Amino acid sequence: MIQAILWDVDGTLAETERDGHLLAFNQAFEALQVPWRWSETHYGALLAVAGGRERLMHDMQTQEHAPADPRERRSLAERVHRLKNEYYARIVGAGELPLRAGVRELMLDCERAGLRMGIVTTTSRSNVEALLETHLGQGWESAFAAVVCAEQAPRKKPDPQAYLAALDALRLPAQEAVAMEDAPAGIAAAKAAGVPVIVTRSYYFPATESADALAVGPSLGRIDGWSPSADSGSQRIDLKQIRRWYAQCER
Ligand code: XBP
Repeated sequence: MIQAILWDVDGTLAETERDGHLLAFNQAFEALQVPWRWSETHYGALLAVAGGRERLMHDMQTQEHAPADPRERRSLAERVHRLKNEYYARIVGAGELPLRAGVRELMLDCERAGLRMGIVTTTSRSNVEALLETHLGQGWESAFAAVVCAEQAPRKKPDPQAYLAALDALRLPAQEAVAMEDAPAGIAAAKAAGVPVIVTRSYYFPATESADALAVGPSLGRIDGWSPSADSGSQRIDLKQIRRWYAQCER
């Protein structure tokens, strides 16, 4: 039996990377007079590095105008990252980053069914707060039985630390949870923790495959394009469908 749904944040709940973090990074570069900007394509390549600060440090290895001194680089990365998160919160707070189709509806299914939910992300807590407060209101945290962010899981995905921390908080065997993920690193993290995964492909990860996922598809908001296919009785991926896929895998 499924006892909990564990939600990844970036790319899964919303297109936060393209429509949030990338814009906010470029705004922070501009405000701090950093002499480079990231394109949508370049940012896509940088997503191979988990963590905003880590991503920035990685990029500086090949940015010709980056400071040569490693301490200066680290301090610049910290300043940009802090400001990026402030800009990100502004973008989200202005209502410019909607939840992906079907996400809110599936959350409501869980609430109605009394199924626990968790947030499992290695993004900063402030980013999660900004996004969920905007969409679920001030009491957003009460909707989740566990909230694990980068501060509790410094070893970023694909390390399973965040998933293991969530399972521990929920006192749940891995097999009784289902992870909702979009990116290879997140899928790998869930699998390494033993948690079955449902993959909703996102803008930056449009072709994610996962042989042993419960299901892989384009969006929770539609029933076409899923493998295994979704039951046509609903307009979206609902909790019944998640339970169906889970039961198919148990057999
Ligand atoms: C997503 C990330 C994060 C965000 C930026 O992790 O890799 O780094 O891109 O957030 P997850 P920060 O898939 O675990 O949600 O700048 O706060 O790192």
